[in-house]
Amino acid sequence: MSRLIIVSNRVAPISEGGPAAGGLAVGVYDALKETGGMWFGWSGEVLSSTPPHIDVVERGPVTFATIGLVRRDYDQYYRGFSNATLWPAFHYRADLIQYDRHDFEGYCRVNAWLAQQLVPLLREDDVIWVHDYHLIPFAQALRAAGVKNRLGFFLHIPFPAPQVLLSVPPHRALVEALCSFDLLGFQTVPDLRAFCEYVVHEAGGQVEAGADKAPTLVHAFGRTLRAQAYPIGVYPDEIAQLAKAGTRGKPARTMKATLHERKLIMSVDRLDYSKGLVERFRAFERLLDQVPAYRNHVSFVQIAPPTRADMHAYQDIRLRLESESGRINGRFAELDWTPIRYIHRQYERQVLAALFRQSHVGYVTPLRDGMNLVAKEYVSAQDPDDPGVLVLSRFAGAAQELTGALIVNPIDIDGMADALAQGLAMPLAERRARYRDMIAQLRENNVSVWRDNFLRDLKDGEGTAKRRAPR
Ligand code: ADQ
Repeated sequence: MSRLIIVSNRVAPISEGGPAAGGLAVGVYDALKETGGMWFGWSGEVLSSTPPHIDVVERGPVTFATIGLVRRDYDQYYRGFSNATLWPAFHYRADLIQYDRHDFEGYCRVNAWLAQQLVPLLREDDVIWVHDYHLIPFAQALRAAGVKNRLGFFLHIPFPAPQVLLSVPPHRALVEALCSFDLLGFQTVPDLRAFCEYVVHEAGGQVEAGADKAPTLVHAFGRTLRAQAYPIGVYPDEIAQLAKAGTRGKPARTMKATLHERKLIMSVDRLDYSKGLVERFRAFERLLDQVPAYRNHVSFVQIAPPTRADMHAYQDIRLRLESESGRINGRFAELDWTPIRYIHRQYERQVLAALFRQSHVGYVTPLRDGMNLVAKEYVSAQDPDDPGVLVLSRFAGAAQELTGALIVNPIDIDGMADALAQGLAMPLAERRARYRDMIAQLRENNVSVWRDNFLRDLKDGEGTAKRRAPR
């Protein structure tokens, strides 16, 4: 069996028992344990001057190889092109895109440098799986260094419609770089379709739909590669176990005691402008406006730990949310009731799962999201006998699969308030039917299925990515 090499911007922190975080980290770590292999990426450290060196840690069959970044590289590759250009563009926020040619050069330079660090650690038959928007040029850099291994790429965030991608000045270079991989994975069919549209209409390439769920063949920039949608999943049964156990823990008991029989609406996100938090707060306010009976009878808990706090756009959204939650609470709060509990903390997975299980509505309304694992975790954590209702944005990748949710448009504040009211009042039989539909989907397409399908197609494609004569 060939070794698996995972390359991602950040390597999940690993404790003795495996990764601390959920979803991707757990799914990928399991695969690494099975085949043996390596996880390579940035350590998260920003160094002032000394040239970084690779830190290699062995844990049984899995090697973790991490490396720091010097300040300039961090600024250009991570804060700059990845998070000030690609992140807003790929989340359809053309208004927030910042572009600096030097940052793009830094982005390419860091990709090339990381690739050079990896090359000496590679073996001939390793299969290499690269993750996410920070590393789009990685295959091109490895190819330039003579690497012939199978190379796959999975994009965790949306792939934007061509008209939006065109706002990123080096859009063509990016898509050409993507075409150096052998297999491209997207979260959803609309993302795959957007990529194919770019290839055909902007790059003069061709696409051939694969027969019977096989990946699409893409001919572009003198190469043939394959592309497919692989929606990432969770382990629903494990989350259900965690949730059940967690309800006996102190945080869940405290929450229950402080609710005093009120209904609970729960949201958990990284604090990011793509997550639609301002619209979400306003829709909750609209609910309290329109249905006075809910005042003092429902609490909304928003957990949102800040991320990328050294970037303006993130400082901005944080200020707006503080102001909105303060305004709404000031307007409706009573001596014994705070309508919105807005919390900036990380919680253990078990605590989150238990809070999901205790809540009546899971309120997941991003403006754009590649998938959104919180939506899947929310459904997984429910009590099958008395499940809560998921209110889900149509712009989360998860909405393609979780059709048992109340699907909303996060721009439509009235529509979201209506969905909250519908969710809070939904009869048990309907809640159970919707839950059964969604949990079956989550079991069928769990995170192992996601990973195995991707790796099967990456390995199966041996030979498809032969070089074609340049156009
Ligand atoms: P994210 O944008 O980070 O991921 P999401 O898919 O929701 O979004 O994953 C967040 C994860 O962090 C979830 O597992 C969640 O439970 C956890 N988390 C969030 N807040 C937390 C808190 N306060 N404490 C502890 N844990 C917390 C990117 C893409 C998504 C895509 C994923 C995976 O933006 O669209 O679904 O990758 O591909």
